[in-house]
Amino acid sequence: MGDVRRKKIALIGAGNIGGTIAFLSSVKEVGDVVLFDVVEGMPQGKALDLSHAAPIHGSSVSIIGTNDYADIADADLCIITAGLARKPGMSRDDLIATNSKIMTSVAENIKKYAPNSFVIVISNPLDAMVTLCQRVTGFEVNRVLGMAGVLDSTRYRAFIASELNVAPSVISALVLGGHGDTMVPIRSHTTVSGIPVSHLIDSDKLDAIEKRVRGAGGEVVSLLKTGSAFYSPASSGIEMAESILKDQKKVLPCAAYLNGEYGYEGIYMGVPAVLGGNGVEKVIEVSLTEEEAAAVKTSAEHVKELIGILPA
Ligand code: TXD
Repeated sequence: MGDVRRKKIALIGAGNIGGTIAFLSSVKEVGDVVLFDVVEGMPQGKALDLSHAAPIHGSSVSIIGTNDYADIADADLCIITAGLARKPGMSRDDLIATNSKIMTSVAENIKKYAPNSFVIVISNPLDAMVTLCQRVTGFEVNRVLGMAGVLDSTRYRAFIASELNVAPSVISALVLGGHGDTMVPIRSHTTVSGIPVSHLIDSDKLDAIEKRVRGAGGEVVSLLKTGSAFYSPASSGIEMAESILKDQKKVLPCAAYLNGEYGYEGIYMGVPAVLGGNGVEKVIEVSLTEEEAAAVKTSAEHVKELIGILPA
């Protein structure tokens, strides 16, 4: 008898992003959801609220909230948003000490209760947190990946669409490298229905757009005052989750483990990857201009520095 049960998604962290991913998982029927958090009652309250919305959305997935890791048992996919979010004036790197402690405990519990799961890490500083998660779980590197490039690329796409007054969905964009100020929008592979973006927007304007992409997270943080962006990060996470759980084989920029690709070995960094039923199925090496390659190198060096300060 074939396995026809719904996939099980464990959301470790039921805060702004975790709760929004749970909502998207329900509306899009990506899979059953277990919302886990350390705050007593909060995941249970969000799960109950989400279940009240299900009849309207015609969703049949089950959503439970819990403070007990045992409830994530045998999840097919774990999505980690556990950790502190930035406050105005904070860099993503400022979160490394606190979030490393949290990530270690989360990864140990995933290893114990969901040893065969795929893991998408969202917590910041992303490149360090996904590295730590893979180290602590010891999972094969194709099963552990980070969400950043999809978010940074969708921001790039949104700004280009707004500038050209075209449908955001016709923009295809790549942002590679680390998830921080050194991220690299890849102009040479960004198109509007296949038309190179540099044929439609002048270089100065594209420079300004790309600068805004690098600062987009901070722009939202400074407006929100408490907390950081969550609708677009959650949407980015669910696109990656769907590509894995439905074996869609989308090519998405994500923090993947490099085994020599782009000249790097043994680090996680944002690169185009095929996401399918076996997780990161292939890292795709794209040609880069000299300027882009230099910027990716700078970004990789920053990622290495960040990984270097992780607890041993
Ligand atoms: O592109 C990206 N990767 C980034 C990631 C985009 C935006 C936000 N980025 C980071 O995601 C952000 O800097 C944070 O590190 C995470 C989660 O952001 P979110 O906005 O969801 O933060 P919240 O609302 O504070 O939720 C975090 C939850 C909160 O409910 C805590 O109680 C919980 O994490 N938490 C824990 N859950 C499980 N286990 C432990 N130990 C734990 N500690 C806190």
